[in-house]
Amino acid sequence: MEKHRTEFNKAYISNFAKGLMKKYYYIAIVAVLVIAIVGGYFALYSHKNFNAGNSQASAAFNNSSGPIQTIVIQASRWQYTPDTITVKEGTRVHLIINNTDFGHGIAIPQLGVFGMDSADFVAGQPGTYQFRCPTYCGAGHRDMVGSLVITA
Ligand SMILES: [Cu+2]
Repeated sequence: MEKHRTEFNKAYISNFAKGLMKKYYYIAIVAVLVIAIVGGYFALYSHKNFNAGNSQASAAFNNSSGPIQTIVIQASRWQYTPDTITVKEGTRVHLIINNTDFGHGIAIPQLGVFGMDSADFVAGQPGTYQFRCPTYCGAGHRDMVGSLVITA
């Protein structure tokens, strides 16, 4: 009788554990899906925002009559070369982004500038602006930063 009960308990516990594992399995799948959907949404949303700001920046470029300066930046995992660019206030900046190993691109959020292969804008208020990689490109993505210096 005692033995029966033990066997029963064992079977009960093992079934319970299996049930629990199944439950966690589903929770894990749901969690992964939620993360993928939310992540995807934010990635698309931020690009959309960037594009909206960027059309203003390039319109300003097209409507301005300042001198045009073309600057080529090399973007690779995980750095920009050069990582500091200096332009004079009022210059029309035509940035060419040379993506050597991945579609990194460039984003200067404070100036509403965003581009994958190129970006046009007018250098406004003098100061130092940080630019970063707008596309997740792996472990060092967050280290892909540089500075745009606008001089008076
Ligand atoms: Cu990146």
